[in-house]
Amino acid sequence: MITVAEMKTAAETKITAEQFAIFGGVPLFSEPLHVGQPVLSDREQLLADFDAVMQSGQLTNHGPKVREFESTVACMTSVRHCIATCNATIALQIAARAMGLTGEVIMPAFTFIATAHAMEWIGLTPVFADVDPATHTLDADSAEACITSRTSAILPVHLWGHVCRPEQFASMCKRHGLRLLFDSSHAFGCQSNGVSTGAFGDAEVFSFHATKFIHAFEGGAIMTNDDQLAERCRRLRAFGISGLTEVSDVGTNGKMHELSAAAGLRSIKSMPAILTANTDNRRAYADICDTVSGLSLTPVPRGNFSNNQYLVFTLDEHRFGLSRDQLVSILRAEGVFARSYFAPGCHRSEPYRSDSTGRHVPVPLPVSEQLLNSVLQLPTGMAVSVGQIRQIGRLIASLHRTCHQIQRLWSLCDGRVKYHHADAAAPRNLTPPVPAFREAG
Ligand code: T4K
Repeated sequence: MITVAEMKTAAETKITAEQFAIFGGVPLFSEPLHVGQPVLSDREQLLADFDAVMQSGQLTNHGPKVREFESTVACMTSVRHCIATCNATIALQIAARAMGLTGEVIMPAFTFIATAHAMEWIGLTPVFADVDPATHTLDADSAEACITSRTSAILPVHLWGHVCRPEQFASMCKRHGLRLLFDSSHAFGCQSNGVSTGAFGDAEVFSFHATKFIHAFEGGAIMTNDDQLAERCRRLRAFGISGLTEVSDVGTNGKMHELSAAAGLRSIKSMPAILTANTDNRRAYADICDTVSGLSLTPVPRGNFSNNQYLVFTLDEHRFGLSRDQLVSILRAEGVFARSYFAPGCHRSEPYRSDSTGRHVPVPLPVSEQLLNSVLQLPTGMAVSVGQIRQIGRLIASLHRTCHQIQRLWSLCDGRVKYHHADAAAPRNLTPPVPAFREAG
């Protein structure tokens, strides 16, 4: 009978293709490692905070915890107004409505689907422009080429916490008489040339979802220095009610509740520790990329300070020897739950894909297409240790070394491994996706 120690050694040292879990070998990790595992440090204190909220009897409707959360975030970012919401998707909609947007809104094709759907849901038309190959954020020339008489705003995304060039978009919007709203879902705690995110454009929107740098389980916030816009956002967040009995707008219910705010405040207290872990992880992955041909870690843009919450890699299939989707599938079988955000891209998702008018995709998107096929994210956060990252590095190096054998086995598997799609649900039990496979003869 094989011992636990022997199994561990077999999992650690993979020399031949058959030893990889996707072909029936022992997975490297028995518990999957994730990209966005939420940090819940100081659990005792968090439970005490929850208890205090419940004791107070004020569970929602702009209670003291939400007010404290808003003033803390406003103070940290040096922005006049923080309007806390139940999530970033609703925050984007409230901000767009409060700005009076109409017609078309220009945004990158390479973003999470929420950026586009948030606008479509309120009757606006998302128009997809291309991104910059170095920063993965909205390309200003491509965005400008999309402007028509129907455009009312530009919605750049600080993807991966990479801050878009705010001055460039501000001057473009001024020239064309457009509003500027940033989707800063990934960028809480980031800076561009010493200025914190939250302060750019007419408004910015943060996400405090469980997978984000700072989280409130679910949550979001609209940030603005515009007093009137802030007032309108506050009203729209709470049904459009402007007094005890007065209703002055069609509003929604976008409020953050007290338990979320309490979790958000606790998460903010852990920020230095999370940042240190994220930065250490970046360094450990950078060392791996130095030694593995074809795998590169996307750098933080010049002048940016990053929360390093997303560690984003590009894979050169020809130099590495395996495609991005093959690598993601193989890693997942090993318990390394890599992601291929944001394939297939907004423009290739419904309803935009099936729209025959061409209004969603007026310009070519060569950089987005290329990134959508080559980008992957590897596990990080406080739940992943530098030691585990080094193990992942050794695994990736072995995959590169044995890529020819892997390709041969892969083709003999006749597509059976391919069902294990790059972004299928997390395999909690790590049964290999194909039965142990041996080359015939
Ligand atoms: N704009 C942009 C650019 C965004 O990226 C997002 C959201 C938004 C707008 C909208 O923000 P919100 O309305 O959500 O505030 C996740 C998140 O659900 C989503 O918030 C986020 N972006 C997006 C990038 O990622 P999934 O479908 O990838 O989540 P999921 O459940 O697969 O989780 C990712 C990994 O984290 C998994 O490998 C498992 C792990 N995980 C996740 C959760 C939720 C945990 O370990 N524990 C957990 O509780 O969308």
